Amino acid sequence: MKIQDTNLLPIADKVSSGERLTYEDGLVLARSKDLLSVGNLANSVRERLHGDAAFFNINRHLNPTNVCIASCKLCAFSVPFREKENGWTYSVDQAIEVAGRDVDPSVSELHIVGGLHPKLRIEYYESLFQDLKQRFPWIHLKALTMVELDFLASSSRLTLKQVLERLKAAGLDSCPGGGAEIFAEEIRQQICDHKMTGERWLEVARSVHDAGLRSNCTMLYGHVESAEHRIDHLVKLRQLQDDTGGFQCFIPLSFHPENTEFSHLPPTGGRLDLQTIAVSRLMLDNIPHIKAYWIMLGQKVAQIALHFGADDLDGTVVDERITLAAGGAAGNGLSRERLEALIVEAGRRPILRDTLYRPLELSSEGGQHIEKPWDQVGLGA
Ligand code: V47
Repeated sequence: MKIQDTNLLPIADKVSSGERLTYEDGLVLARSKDLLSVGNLANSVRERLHGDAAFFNINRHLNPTNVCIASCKLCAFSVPFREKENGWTYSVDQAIEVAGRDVDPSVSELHIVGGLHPKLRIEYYESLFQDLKQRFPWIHLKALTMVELDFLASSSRLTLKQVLERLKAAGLDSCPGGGAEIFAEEIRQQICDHKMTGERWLEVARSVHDAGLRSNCTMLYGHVESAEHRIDHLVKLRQLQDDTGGFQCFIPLSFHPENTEFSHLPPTGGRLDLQTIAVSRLMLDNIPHIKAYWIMLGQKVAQIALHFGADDLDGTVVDERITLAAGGAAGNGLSRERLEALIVEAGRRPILRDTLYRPLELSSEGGQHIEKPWDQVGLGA
């Protein structure tokens, strides 16, 4: 395919020789009007890493509370501590009951996040994880963002290291990538001024990796940020990954404005969505996976993103509430068959995975076992 935007030519040379792209290259890619060439470059990297494989898992979300002291302007999910209506905080038993509604042996992951509740201390999360593991011993617990971990350390008067050791002992297996938003302070001041700084988010992620846990990372785009802020964010994640190697997957999150203080903004367009996926794949040369999160992108854009750099669709995503609260209309929960059909229709090869990207096969009883080590399907560690 002929590259129309000649500014992309030196970048294309770097991509084909595997040379690292600079911040300036990132800006050229993000600003280019030649979407198809940017996408094609990202697709070449994606196919070099993963061939035609497209990953997905069978998972369920669990939000133990939506009560939050942070009141971020970007968020439609949280409810202030003192507000009497619309808030929920599950007891451990209630949380187990909610999780159990949709869990069967095919479900391999619980994605557990919630608000910053001033009264939920570490003991609550220890009991929750222990009880979940007792009830559903095969399930991977991907729980608590960097923001929640940092808050838990200060509200429980513990060091981050102590929090991580205790939660790991209770059953924490890895951490999701939320709460990163955009690292630039001038943007955080506008969208989430009560949240930890970007620098602190990165420090906590480093501690999580030092504690031997894998995590994911995200970027919230399509609000008041610019291309400069997005590329700066990606470069910072790449720097940390050079040091720790602990990120498994990057997820660009498209901003949903409904019911937030930015409800006057339009939702993101397909062009920004696809270009952001592609630029992320090209800039994050040391993060193995790029996720097209269908809940936020919509099923159709997520499918096409599998040709713009993404190699993963996330999962069946039962009971997702954060995007739904902000006007998400992609649906809540897809069957395994529907996800596979989306991938096949996109011309890719579906691979059911666990949270650590090891391929799974469902047994005749519906349970899962690891079919083969991931390096046999052409993936690096
Ligand atoms: O932390 C909040 C963002 C995140 C809005 O790690 C919003 O595998 C869009 O992090 N519009 C939660 N986004 C989602 C998330 C995630 C999802 C799927 C997989 C993984 C993973 C992580 O969503 C929040 C925040 O950054 N968010 N409000 C909104 N109005």
